Amino acid sequence: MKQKTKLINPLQEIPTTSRRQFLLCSAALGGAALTAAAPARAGTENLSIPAWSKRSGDPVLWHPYGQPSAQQSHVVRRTLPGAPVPGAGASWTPLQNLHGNITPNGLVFERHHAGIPNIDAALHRLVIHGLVKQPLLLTMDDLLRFPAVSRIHFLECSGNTSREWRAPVSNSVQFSHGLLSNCEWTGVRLSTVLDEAGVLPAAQWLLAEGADAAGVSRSIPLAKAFEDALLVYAQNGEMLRPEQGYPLRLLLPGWEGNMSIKWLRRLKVADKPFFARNETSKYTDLLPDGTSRIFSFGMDAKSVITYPSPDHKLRDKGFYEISGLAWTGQGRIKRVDVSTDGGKSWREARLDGVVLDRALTRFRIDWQWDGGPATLQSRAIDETGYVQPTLQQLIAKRGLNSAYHNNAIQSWAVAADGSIKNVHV
Ligand SMILES: Nc1nc2c(c(=O)[nH]1)N[C@H]1C(S)=C(S)[C@@H](COP(=O)(O)O)O[C@H]1N2
Ligand SMILES: [Mo]
Repeated sequence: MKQKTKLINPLQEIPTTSRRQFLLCSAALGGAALTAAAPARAGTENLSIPAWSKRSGDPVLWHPYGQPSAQQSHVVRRTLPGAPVPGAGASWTPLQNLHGNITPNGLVFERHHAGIPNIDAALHRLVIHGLVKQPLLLTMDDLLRFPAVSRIHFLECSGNTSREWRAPVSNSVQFSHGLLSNCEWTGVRLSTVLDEAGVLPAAQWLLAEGADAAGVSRSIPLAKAFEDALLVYAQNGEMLRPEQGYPLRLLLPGWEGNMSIKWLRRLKVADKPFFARNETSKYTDLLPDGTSRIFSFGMDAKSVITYPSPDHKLRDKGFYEISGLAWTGQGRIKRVDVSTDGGKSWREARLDGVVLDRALTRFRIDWQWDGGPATLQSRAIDETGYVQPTLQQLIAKRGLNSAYHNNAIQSWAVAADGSIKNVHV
């Protein structure tokens, strides 16, 4: 009995060192923090024995494929009404509910131009043709025999945050920034397969085409194909989800999501770009001088505070850890600054864990909320020295006719009642 009591007493489970660190950190914040933020001190006499502790629980294999707790049923992808064509649409990742860096497979945002094709992997083929010595017709079995690599990378739709240019319309980080995921992708280097086909000297570009009814296709510079492009068949350890391109997708690390062609069936090597629909009529950026920028491939540095954000409400003044995500298509994140006064002053956040190349990086910073209005912002700086712009700076450069590639600093206003909303400052 004595031992059981010890095991279930949460206070005794905190190792002395981390408890000391917490006290020290609170002291550094001004001491007063602890009273508001610390849980009430209690002893084992306060622990009752609930119903679920009195009988054996559900058996093993209750769910042969594991499911989240039923109490987490609010943590789901969500969509907005108004998709124009049947099957064309998007769903957003609930960033406000996620911890750490990896996006669980069931919560990875979706963007489909003609629905999710129901592909029989045994019948699926990848053709590589055009300016090659030896055209190839590959089955999935063939692809699985090549040497493989696993890489963690973010994928961001260039339409992410596109609704926020003129007004702060999304009152949730899910809808303002949720066309964003970060997975461990496994597959074959595209260069391995291109070497097998033998690319001819005149080759400069590649057309990648999907097997969905929209036949989404994009032109890709051959340099990128040889640098780090992957032919991916697995995602976070399991085979791709149908939504993410089962059985095969292209992954172009750090480049706009649209180019990572799902349900990949064809690669054509050529000496010039193809000017496909999704790089001419769509995914171009209309500039203030009336010209349209095409081939905006790499995503620029961006960050957003995911906690606290509009889906949360602060309970009481005192200690909070502000946390969020930063990423850049140009390499690694070097630094993230956080402001709690709408950009007047900045403090450097901690980057949690190993900072990976073109992957989401979790940042954290301690904050002492005084109970008054506050405006929270984060600003990412990447290893090239590029600094995430304010919305005004971005609009000064790009005008207001752009939809894609909005990487502006996001502001969340905290009101005295602890509620939080999306604002432009
Ligand atoms: N074949 C095909 N590939 C596609 C798309 C598509 O509709 N069809 N959508 C693109 C877009 S716009 C994005 S942002 C990403 C989304 O990837 P995800 O649905 O796995 O998150 O896939 C890209 N690849
Ligand atoms: Mo996209």
